Amino acid sequence: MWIAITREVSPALAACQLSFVERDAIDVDRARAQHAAYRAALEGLGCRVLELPAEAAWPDSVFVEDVALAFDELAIATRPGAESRRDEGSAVLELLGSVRAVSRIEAPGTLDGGDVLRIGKRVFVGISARSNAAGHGQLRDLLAPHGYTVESVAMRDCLHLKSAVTQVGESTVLVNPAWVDIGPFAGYDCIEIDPTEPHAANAVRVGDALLYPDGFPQTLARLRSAGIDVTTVDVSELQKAEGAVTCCSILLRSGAAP
Ligand code: CIR
Repeated sequence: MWIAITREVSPALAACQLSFVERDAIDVDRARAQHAAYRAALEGLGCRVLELPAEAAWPDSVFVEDVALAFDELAIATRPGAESRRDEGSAVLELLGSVRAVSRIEAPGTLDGGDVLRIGKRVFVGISARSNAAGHGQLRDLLAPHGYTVESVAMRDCLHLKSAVTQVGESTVLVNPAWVDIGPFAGYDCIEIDPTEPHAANAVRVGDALLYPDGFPQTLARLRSAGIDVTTVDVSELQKAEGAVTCCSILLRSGAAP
């Protein structure tokens, strides 16, 4: 059984951070409706969805993935790279702290959860504007005792590692090779996004199923023809805030050892 921690869309979403996309008017009510459909889709895939209340003070707080990491053995408070996002984590960590021991990335380390891709016991971390070398090193030290290896991955032209690569099957990744060095993923089957759909590499894997954004029909066809069970959701308003589907939840296995 999977638990998904989510947080309602902030009424201030339009004041979000943006790095690689142009600012466009965001319809917050529509974003809220899309987020509700996203939560329902996670429930449809068997998740127990927990929903924290919206935070008016933090425009980007719907993107809970960035503030904390959940492993079977521990949770980690991340210290996000954008200063405006540093204080978003407390309610998320309070929830996580009830089921996992919590460790912390400390200054001068920075780390965004969107840069952290776990595949089994391998953890890939993007070298991004949000996640610095100290953050990578601290993550490595926190995870090593639990048998995880942490590999730093070069990337470019996008916000987070998981904008460029996500896991879509037991040993399959979905990748935009224009945005990430695929060398570290040589041991996996790679499905490349359609080059006309650069934002198409972000997917959430729940068990063997995939939650995937609307709007990338060519890449969707590639996923389906690989035999992957895909459910789609419309997250267009959240995409205007440079979010996608991984960023709106923290998935953790219930019953895993704290
Ligand atoms: C930010 O720039 O931090 C937000 N506007 C978007 C964060 C999206 N997070 C993610 O994909 N993990």
